[in-house]
Amino acid sequence: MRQKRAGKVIFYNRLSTIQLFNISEICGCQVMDKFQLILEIFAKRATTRRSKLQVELARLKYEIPRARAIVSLVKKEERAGFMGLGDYEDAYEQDLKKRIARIEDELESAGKDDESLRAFRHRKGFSLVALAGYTNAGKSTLFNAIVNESVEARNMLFTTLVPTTRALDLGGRKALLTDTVGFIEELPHWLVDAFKSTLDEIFLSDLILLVVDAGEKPETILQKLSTSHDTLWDRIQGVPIITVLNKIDLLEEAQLEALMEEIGYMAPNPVFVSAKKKIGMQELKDEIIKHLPAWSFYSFSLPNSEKGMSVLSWLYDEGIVHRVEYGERISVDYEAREDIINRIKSLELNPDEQG
Ligand SMILES: Nc1nc2c(ncn2[C@@H]2O[C@H](COP(=O)(O)OP(=O)(O)OP(=O)(O)O)[C@@H](O)[C@H]2O)c(=O)[nH]1
Ligand SMILES: [Mg+2]
Repeated sequence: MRQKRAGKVIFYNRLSTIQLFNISEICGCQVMDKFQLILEIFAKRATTRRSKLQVELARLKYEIPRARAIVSLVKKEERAGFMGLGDYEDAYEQDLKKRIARIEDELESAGKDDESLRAFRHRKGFSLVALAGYTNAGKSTLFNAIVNESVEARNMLFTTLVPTTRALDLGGRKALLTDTVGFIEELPHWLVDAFKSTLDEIFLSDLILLVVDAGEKPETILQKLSTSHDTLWDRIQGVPIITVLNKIDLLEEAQLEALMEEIGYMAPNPVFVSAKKKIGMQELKDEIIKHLPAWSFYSFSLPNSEKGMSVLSWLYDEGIVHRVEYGERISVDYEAREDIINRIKSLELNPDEQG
């Protein structure tokens, strides 16, 4: 390792604290196991406040036994008698525990922020599309192949807010596409909450693109589809899923047909693409447009009262207010998803004036 001047060594298998310590002594560089690497990736990809907190929580909990072991290793090396180390040990562990308690408190209020992020984007007229799927399926490659780079610069706000979200040009319809962390086999239980929180973007979305590596064995694909559906269906309600069969450049036409016979029943709204070769990009965009919740215009008025004002503030959250005029009544030109328009109509604010 020293000869290769490695800056970091990553082990596939789990390492005990003592192993980590000893190996890093030998290598003279940072050593981590697969799970610490996963945590590092989650930390980079956490976008909502809640997911950031969940990842930090997992990290701190992982740190406690390690901190204890490392301190006692150092203690052994330096021999007892080193003043204050016992105190340091306690203080560090106490500090970790305090931070854990604080994060657990914060998590209780974090849900609301996610909701406001969703509202913020809808208000700008964007529909939200999320990429989901197992690791290595090709989500990031697809993301880069279909997002509109020139739009990115104009949407700096989103770029800085969420680095993995970009505007998607759908010929008139405004959408934001979000790349997410890949599903991983056999995730240890202490990482599950952190992992699920990185999927928050998926659960805030209007449409899910479930990316599948079509080059894998049909049994593997079926098993991954089934796990993905289990993970997603827990928390999505009525959000459509498009199954994107990626890497079709690896298959002959006949192979693809045979594959679909085996997995078709598990693959809703299938689209065949090669993200790498940019095959099927337009077909995918067409399918996305087809499944996006429709937006429409509606002009109406609200009573100029406390109730009317609270409806108005809800309207701002859910869509675009093109014009608002305050008179005896509040008159509004509005654009939003059809389900929102239907809810306004069902409010029966003053049926005579609506049109
Ligand atoms: N042959 C072929 N390879 C592809 C295609 N799309 C992606 N790949 C390759 O598949 C590998 C994984 O691609 P990524 O885009 O990083 O996959 P991912 O789903 O984002 O993976 P995670 O971020 O780990 O969840 C890379 O080596 C890509 O070059 C494709 O259409 N055809
Ligand atoms: Mg990726």
